[in-house]
Amino acid sequence: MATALRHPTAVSADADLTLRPLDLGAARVTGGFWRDRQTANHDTSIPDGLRRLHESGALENFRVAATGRGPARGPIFADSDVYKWLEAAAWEYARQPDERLLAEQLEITRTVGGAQQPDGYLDTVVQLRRGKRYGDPAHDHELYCAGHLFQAAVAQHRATGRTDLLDIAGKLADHLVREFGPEGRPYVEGHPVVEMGLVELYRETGVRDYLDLAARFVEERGRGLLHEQDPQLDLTYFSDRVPVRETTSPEGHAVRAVYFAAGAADVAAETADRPLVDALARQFEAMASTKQYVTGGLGARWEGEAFGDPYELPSDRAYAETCAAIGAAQWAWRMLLSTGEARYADQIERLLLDAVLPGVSLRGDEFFYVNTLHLRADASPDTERSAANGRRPWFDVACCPPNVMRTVASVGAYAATASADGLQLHQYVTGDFAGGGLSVHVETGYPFVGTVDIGVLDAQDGATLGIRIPAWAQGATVDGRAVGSGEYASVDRRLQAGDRVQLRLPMPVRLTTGDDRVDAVRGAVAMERGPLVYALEQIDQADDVVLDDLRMPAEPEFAEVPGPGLVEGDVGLRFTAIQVGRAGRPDRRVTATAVPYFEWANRGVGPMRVWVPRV
Ligand code: FUB
Ligand code: ZN
Repeated sequence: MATALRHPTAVSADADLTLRPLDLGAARVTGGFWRDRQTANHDTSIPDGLRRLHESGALENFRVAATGRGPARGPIFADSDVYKWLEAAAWEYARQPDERLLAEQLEITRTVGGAQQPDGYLDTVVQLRRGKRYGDPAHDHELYCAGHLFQAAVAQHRATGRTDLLDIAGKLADHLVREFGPEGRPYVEGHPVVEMGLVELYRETGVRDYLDLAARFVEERGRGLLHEQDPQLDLTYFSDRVPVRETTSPEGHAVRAVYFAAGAADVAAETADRPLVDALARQFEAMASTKQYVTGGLGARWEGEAFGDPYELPSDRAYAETCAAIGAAQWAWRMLLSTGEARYADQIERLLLDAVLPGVSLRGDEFFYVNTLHLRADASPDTERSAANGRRPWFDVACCPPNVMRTVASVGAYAATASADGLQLHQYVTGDFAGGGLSVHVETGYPFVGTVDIGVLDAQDGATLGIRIPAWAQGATVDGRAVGSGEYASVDRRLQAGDRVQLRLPMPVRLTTGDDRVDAVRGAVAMERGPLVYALEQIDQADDVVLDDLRMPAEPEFAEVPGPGLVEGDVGLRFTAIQVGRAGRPDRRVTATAVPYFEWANRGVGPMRVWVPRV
């Protein structure tokens, strides 16, 4: 059995990777912006989440299933909420050991174990509600729940050294190998994630069968197997239309598609399958260039929670599910490890700050499932998920909240990697990072301030420091030396303990022009500063300013002003806009103030827009 304290996505010793994750204790957020988010996660989101697991019946389902009789509550995949919470609690425990949180995890783990059947099968809702196992592969989510269980079990083992949940996971994984491995039958489930879970379980236990099963699931998908169950099923929705190596662009249900791609990237790394990495790189590029919102959000359609066609990116009806952004960050991370290309770290930055973070209130108590880019005055709160309702404490389908919790708790893991050459910094986070023969402390006011101070704590001879220079960062310098953007700047002087390196990223306001193939934003611009996308919120404007009547002048002048103060050091943007006259009134100049998009809807919910039409 592998030792504890490995990274949220560890890799096996012979994985084919350019970069390697740091150990769990070797990437620590110690202050600044993300530390505050983690504090809210610890103090509010995670304890609230536990209460919701009780209230929603998700935990009770395990107790009822242990008796074998009784009703199940919640959606078919209710177990996954428990597993995601357990994963969040484990990463949180690793970050900041807390005996109460450990006791809660272990108690829930016992409850989970009580429902497991003697042959390892475990899915409480199917056990209680369905007459048959694996009877409806498209919809029953048994492997989806299993995948989240595996991720939680690995997290618990890495974070606490305990094998309680890992033993349960191993029994279920062995059962899956018997059912669907070489001696079993081909199987495609409607909702991927088991692929990532199985690979991580392989990394933790060394059991090769788990990796082989993940590889089977990756290859079996896209061959229309689900049509054997029901010829009417829409294979696109399930990412089952085209085999992974032939897919040109992710399609269908966005969360399913990106989870699947992330799992395929794991398999590719562990089996040294470079053609598969290349296929996934092409798919990622197609997604990023034609199906991704400026915020990083993914999934344009409410119908089927799905990717739209290329350039189908409505702002007002954007779905952009929080889980899809989380899954895309997981995929980007795996592509970064495989390729070492800075564009994947750029993606992680945008996804985390502009697509995942808006999914949770700054207090940590409410969540957006759907992340719109435009809310009109008098918008109808037509469904629970509509932005017009503001963030909600929980949802009937509660996939996003615990997904945010596990991501925030483990966010430091995305910040740095190691290689034979040294240490690479990908995300600017105040904290301590060690690997590749270097140990550094990073201090920064990022994402509002573009100065990043790096102090070398320890250095082995010849170890180099690689620093990502985001593609947006024109004019960046490292120790006063100009460096190119969209790549890694290498500090190759002989580093020693006590050395200091300073990165400066200029952060002027950038106006991003809407792609003219996207009808919804043709002729409009989005404001960006550093890594942050900005939005206009009604609450920051004078009463007579109408957001939907604002136009961006040809040459706006932006002043940086204090932000709403919801986050320490936040920066707002003030400029003179043109308000279009209506009903015979003339156009006029008005003062407009924009705030970071992730801060929106934290002071009540009202009209908001990211894209502003040009005059
Ligand atoms: O199907 C499980 C989860 O529920 C999906 O990932 C979300 O999109 C929501 O549909
Ligand atoms: Zn979700």
